[in-house]
Amino acid sequence: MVAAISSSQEAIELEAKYGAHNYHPLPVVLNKGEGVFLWDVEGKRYYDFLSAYSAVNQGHGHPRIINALIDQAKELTLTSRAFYNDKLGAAEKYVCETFGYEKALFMNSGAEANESAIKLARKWGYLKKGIADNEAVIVAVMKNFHGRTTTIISASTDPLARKNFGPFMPGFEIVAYDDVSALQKALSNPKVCGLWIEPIQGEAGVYVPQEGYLKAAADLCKKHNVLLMMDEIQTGIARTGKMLASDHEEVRPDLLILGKALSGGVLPISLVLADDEIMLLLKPGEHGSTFGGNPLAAAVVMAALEVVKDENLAANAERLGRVFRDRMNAIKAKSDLISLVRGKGLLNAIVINDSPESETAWNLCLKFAEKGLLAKPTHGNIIRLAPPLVITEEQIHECCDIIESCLLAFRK
Ligand code: IF1
Repeated sequence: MVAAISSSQEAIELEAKYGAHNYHPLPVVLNKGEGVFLWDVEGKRYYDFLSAYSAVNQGHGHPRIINALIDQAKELTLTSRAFYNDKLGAAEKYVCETFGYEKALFMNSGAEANESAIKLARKWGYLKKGIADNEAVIVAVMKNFHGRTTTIISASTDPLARKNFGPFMPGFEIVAYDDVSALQKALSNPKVCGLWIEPIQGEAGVYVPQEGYLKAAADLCKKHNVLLMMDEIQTGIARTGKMLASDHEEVRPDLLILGKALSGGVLPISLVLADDEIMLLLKPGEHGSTFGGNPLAAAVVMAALEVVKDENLAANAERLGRVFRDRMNAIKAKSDLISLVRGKGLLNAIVINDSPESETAWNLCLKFAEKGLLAKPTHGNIIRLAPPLVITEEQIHECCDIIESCLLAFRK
């Protein structure tokens, strides 16, 4: 048995010595989670205001999800898709009925689901739209985030995601986000098979597009016979106050891409949903993955989504998101540190009134941590604030008090 970690410092040193340095974590070492709370090695309790980037919408260690995990793990965890198992079909039916599609494709990471959607859109473009072979184009948008694979970063506009990782995959055209005229122009290209967007750009700093943008994008896709590929990996599963962020504008994507909270954070599960015309284009041997659709994930995803429905997490996110933004705007009125508050449901962010290169947002997050609230900046001066959706109104106010006290006491 490996010796237990005796201190946070020891854990940090082990990772520095033996792990890739592809993250710069806040100096907090966690060893327990329950609901909206996390504890560090020294026993200090924190409110989790990141929710593992919206993977833990149901709260840490939700008993119904953990029990589904344990019960299934005792029976069967993996068969590969070389054989059938008794859970995948039930899970496919469950998610098709939950989201209103004819077919489901289970993968593991969000990046894999996006890669699957790219393959589906391209194959549809060739066989259904008649695009010349290997000439299909997918339109993506500035400041997108869809994952870290070399094909996905081929569509990225973030130098940090791309530098030194070329050469890149052709077949992507990038247009401005939240710009309908840019879409009108780009989608009129007959070689375009898909429009690939997030309904709210999470990583870009919780950028909420203008009301009507999603509907306009969907209408233009229909007009130009282009598939709407909606990446709801971060915005889906009740995070923005509806089951899907697309639901706010009653938009039904042609390819719905999900991940993260599909499992409530207990294991990687991702999913592409589409109707038969698209999904049945995939033939045996053309796509797959070792763990995709494993019985453990199948059991967990049904429990995790059942929790979202039974506990009305979307309604809670809608209601408490408004409470939260009202509190943040009240703080903004008293502090020159906040230049903007934005978000939907419980996916929110405050933009700090300092340059992205400054340490202000980082130092504020260190202060939050001292007071028992964990959050982390994105793009330097934006602090994403996204607790598990099981949070109560009383807890929201306690967390706003922490944020307020830190902001009002902060000196650059
Ligand atoms: C990291 C970001 C958030 C995503 C959307 C696909 C994926 C993600 C909208 C890929 C993943 C994670 C990845 C993680 C940090 C986090 C993140 F900062 F990277 F961009 F949330 F904003 N589409 N986002 O948000 O899913 O392959 O990771 O399962 O890579 O640092 P994945």
